[in-house]
Amino acid sequence: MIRLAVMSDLHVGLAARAKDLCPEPPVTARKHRDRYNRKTEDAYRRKFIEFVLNKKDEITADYLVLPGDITNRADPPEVKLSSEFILQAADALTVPHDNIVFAPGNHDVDWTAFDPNDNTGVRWGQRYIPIGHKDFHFKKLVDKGEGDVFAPPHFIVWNFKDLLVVSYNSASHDLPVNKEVAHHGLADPDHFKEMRDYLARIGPPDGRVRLFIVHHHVLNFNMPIPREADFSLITNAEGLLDLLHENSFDMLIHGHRHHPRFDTHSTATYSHLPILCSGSFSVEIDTQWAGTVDNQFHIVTIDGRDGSENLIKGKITSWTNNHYKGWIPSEESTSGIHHVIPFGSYVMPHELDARLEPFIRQWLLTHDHILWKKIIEEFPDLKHLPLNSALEAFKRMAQKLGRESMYQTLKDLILY
Ligand SMILES: [Mn+2]
Repeated sequence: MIRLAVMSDLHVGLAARAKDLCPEPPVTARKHRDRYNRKTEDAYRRKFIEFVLNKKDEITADYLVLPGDITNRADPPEVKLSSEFILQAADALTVPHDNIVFAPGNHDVDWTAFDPNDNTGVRWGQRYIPIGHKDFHFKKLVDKGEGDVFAPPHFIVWNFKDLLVVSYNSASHDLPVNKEVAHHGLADPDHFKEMRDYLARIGPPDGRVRLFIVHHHVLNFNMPIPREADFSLITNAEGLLDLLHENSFDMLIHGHRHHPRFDTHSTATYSHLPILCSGSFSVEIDTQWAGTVDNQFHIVTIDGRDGSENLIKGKITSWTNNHYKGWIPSEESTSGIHHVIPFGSYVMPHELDARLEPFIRQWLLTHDHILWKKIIEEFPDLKHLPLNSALEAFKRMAQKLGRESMYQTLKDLILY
């Protein structure tokens, strides 16, 4: 079993929701100070650590995954604060400090040294000085891997006994933080040629789980407000997905947009690749999204492999931070993702209905309702069916049988 704790888009700095995730700006930085002083929330870090320690039977991990935008502007005090906090979080989660993996995001870049008129490459090369500084943990992690996310070809490989992690910097081409520019990602074909050569050299999978982490998106998800266009997609995302399928990667974890999602990617040629879009751990969520999306913390539990495709199976458990209630189980309707999403068993709707219908019809002759856990008892492989597949199956069955179906977080899915 492997457990991955996921904390994405912390935005340590002025974009974080709480004072203790933002270094206090100098008195001379008036505009920043005003914004800092307006923050009403504090002790976000302490409350998270307490939440983890209070639930230490349930919330513990082997690895900590940080898919980018760890800082807001890569100011040295932001890098220092985030480096300290992730080590504190790792300790609470019982993750060894060497088992932290990350991908830089478009915000982990220091643009203060940037000069568009300098065509020597010197200023451009300086943009990763703060996050890559030897005093902070990120540089120590880079030194433990093979490759470098901060320099071409911008990928790194971490080898652990049960896990192979490849991390790619999809923001290596990005330009200064500016609201007018869409900070989409890029899977640079030149970098990917080198990555393909590397993966060819290490050969076929050796039984370890293969995890890929990147900051930007590979699937074009709708924004929470569906009329709003989304520019989070990685240019050449198809090239990235092909590489993952061809090299038998088991999972992709990314960040960037602060809206959590889980889905899989498959094609006519390739089987399901689970993809977790992590949402944000601590950014101040856009007020337009209030009530539909909130901050997230996830534990991905990988139980093993199964089925003829030898896919990984397990579950993603997510918690959300409510200003008043603290860390509570996530709910799709109010915070953007279900509390528990199984993965690893993928059955298409017609096949699923054909399996379930005779059993459900028979069961309802002598009972007034059926719970999903009863279905799993009867069809054990459906334990790893993603929750939305189960929800839709019960909805279709309810319609067919003139019944109702209902799902509540922390309760079971029911057809009655
Ligand atoms: Mn981002």
